[in-house]
Amino acid sequence: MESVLNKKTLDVQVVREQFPILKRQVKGYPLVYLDNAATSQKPKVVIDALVEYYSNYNANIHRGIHTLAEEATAAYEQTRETVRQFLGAASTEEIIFTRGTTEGINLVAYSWGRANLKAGDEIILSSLEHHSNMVPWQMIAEEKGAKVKIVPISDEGEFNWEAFELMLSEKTKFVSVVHASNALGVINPVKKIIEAAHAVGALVMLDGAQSSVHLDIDVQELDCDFFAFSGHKVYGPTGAGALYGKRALLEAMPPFEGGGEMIKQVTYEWTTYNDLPYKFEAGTPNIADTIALKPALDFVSSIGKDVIRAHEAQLLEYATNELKKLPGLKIMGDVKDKVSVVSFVMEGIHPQDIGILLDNQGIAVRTGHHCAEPLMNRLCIPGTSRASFAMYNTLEEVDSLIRGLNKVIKMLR
Ligand code: C6P
Repeated sequence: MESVLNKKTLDVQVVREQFPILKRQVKGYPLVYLDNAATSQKPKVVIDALVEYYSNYNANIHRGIHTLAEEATAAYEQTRETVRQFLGAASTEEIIFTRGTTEGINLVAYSWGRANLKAGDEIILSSLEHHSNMVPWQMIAEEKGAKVKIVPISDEGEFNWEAFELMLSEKTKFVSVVHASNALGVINPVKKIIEAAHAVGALVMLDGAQSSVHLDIDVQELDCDFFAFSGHKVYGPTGAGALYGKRALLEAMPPFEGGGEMIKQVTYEWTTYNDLPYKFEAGTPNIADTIALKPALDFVSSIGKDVIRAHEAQLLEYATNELKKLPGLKIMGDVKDKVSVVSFVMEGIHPQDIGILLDNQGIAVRTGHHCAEPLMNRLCIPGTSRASFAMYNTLEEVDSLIRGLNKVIKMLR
């Protein structure tokens, strides 16, 4: 691992050595894993951290005074500090552990929304949203009589700035947008969105599920009010993620769930709530996976997101150029400002057939609506095939994808 550190370019073979799963075969072929936007593979340091926790210091946290409990609590809280640094937050009190992006968004929609929304208020989302950043807002809007408005996009998935500006008014109470689209890879102009929303007094939440692994995140610089991400897309375990919220907002918000840990005092009649961040962490949390999120984030930071990004940009450019050479293939979201996701449709061939035939050659891509059904409807397509690249992917794997797709064309056209 040493040799990939402090370098301007990534030694991808050294990186690959860190991911045991990349050695496996699928249907007699070496695995070509291009479904990283769904979940990334895990390096040895993450797997080892899980085994170490369960082998040596498994205990509940924040409750016991015995050695194991103290060790587990310390490790859990170290992850909070690492997440704080990863997001550029001012304080660990602003970092709430969650199951992932979905739970982070639901927490804000319910806790903030129930306390602050009223009939006639407006919530603005973009057309690119994942269901996780759409359904919770629809649900809370219905409950409170508020209205959800959707910013249109161009046919390539670009945010329609003029339409957004026209939508903003004193009725706008909340804007929640995806930072980078999972379905197309397109990056939203979030800094400008935040400034414009704040100018009318609205709060802004960023869905960072796809951006957190590729882009440098500094929540203070962005000045977003909330930011949610999932650890499993940043080389960490499933079921462990975090929500950032500005302290004053979190302080004013009611708890999301009631139970152990989120209380200060409980009587038969009333309860007082714990301080941040514990007010939002009811019950025994996902201790092991949260502990193992730290080595994942350290792994990314030690290599450097800039170095990883440069490698992924090369893969994206190469894949985009090669895919465009295939007859009848159209890339959806073919814009300059993208994360390493390439989504495409092929004339006369259903995305699901592409997925199955690629899998028969050991190549994993995602096909379908990518939990962004309204976006697919807007683009007038049933779904796409999506290849998404991570730090361990290679140009040779892109060649395998192209070879695989040529076979698909031969078989189905
Ligand atoms: N997208 C994909 O294949 P969770 O499931 O909570 O970890 O993340 C939800 C989520 C929210 N927003 C965006 C932009 C996302 O990409 C995702 C997860 C995966 O694209 C699984 S559907």
